[in-house]
Amino acid sequence: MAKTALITGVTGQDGAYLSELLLSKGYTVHGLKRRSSLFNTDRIDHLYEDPHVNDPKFILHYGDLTDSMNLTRIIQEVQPDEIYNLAAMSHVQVSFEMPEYTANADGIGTLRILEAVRLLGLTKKTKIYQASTSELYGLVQQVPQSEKTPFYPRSPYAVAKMYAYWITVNYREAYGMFASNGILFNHESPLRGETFVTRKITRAAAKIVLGLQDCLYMGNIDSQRDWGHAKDYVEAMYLILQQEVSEDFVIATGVTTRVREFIRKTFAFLGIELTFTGVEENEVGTISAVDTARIAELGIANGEHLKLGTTVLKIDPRYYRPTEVDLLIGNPGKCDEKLGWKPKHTLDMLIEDMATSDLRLFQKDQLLLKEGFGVLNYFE
Ligand code: NAP
Ligand code: G4F
Repeated sequence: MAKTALITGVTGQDGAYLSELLLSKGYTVHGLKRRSSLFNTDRIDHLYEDPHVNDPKFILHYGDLTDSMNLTRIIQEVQPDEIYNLAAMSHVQVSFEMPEYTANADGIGTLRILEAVRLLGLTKKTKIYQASTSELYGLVQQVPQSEKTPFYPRSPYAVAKMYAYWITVNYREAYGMFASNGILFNHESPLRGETFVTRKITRAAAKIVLGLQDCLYMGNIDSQRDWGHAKDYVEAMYLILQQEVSEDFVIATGVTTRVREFIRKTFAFLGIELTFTGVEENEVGTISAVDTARIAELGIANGEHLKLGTTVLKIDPRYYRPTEVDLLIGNPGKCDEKLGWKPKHTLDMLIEDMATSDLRLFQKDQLLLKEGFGVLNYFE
């Protein structure tokens, strides 16, 4: 029998890749999307099926994690075999500005799903995946971080996710539900939201080499993250729900890299060597070499603006966080041993995928600009 899955957060980065994966495995996929005044389905438009076709495999429902009745009705209608709860206000810095909403959506939202499954009598049928996060480790108590490392959350986002983590464990223990946490370390892709650090860097680097932007403004570039590719990570989510026993898993690469190094590698991929000088707010990144052959190979027609000594990176303290998570590095021992999961992408492959995608995106804009279609406006 083909399985039915419900994905909350289907319009997000992971929702899009997970939908693709489950559809390729023959699932019927139901997705929860928020109502918005503009279309918000860019990442999943290629999966769209006309609701008038017979037996559609990809079906969207309007919903919100802050609305219990809406969630309960959708779960009742869909009767899912698996729920992937990916919906969240997922930006750490924004959570300091919207702490109450973040607690409601990311914390209580998870309770609403668990309780709906319980009240609808689906505890034996429906398996639940909760999108937990390495942000739970915050001020890290152990290096690397494993399933046994104590949590020390450092943002309203992480505190809300901590509630979600423990309520998932509690429903599993109290009601015998299959409800598992995937404690995922940072994972990125060309579909990553534009204000997360990796995508902000790949977008800006692509625009700078094309002459569409002068400078990239960053916050704390000393922090370290364990970055993987979202395509690999959604496979781990799927595997977590295929286990006989419900339990929690760290999903990570086991390699950590400073933000500064991610910046350096991205520019290097695009043919620009950056040198960093100065400290803290006064640190800058300047062009110290230009690989003209590489620039030409990438199809960048006009690289004359890329002059040695030009400053293309500055620090803007407005991007500093009230409390920072300095070092994340996961221990992937359990996911390797029990799920047989290993990342297929290295960091260099991830950067290549993201930087190439953004370069192609902005090359199209450059073409439009040349043809006199005016400046396209991008909000950073
Ligand atoms: P994302 O791109 O920001 O997507 C978040 C999704 O949640 C979007 O579809 C968003 O809808 C939806 N959403 C937000 N608030 C909602 C609400 N109140 N009700 C219903 N839907 C809502 O995040 P992601 O990177 O795919 O991450 C997926 C999940 O994994 C999140 O829970 C995140 O916290 C967690 N996580 C992510 C990472 C990572 O590195 N990516 C690591 C660990 C855990 P709109 O499109 O309408 O905004
Ligand atoms: O890309 P980030 O915003 O990701 P962060 O805070 O690690 O959170 C992401 O990963 C979590 C998993 O660990 C998820 F749970 C969460 O939903 C989200 O997907 O920032 C990464 C680092 C931080 O240390 C930040 O201070 O980059 C630093 N940074 C430096 N300058 C910046 C910037 N981050 C952003 N977003 N923008 C900057 O200009």
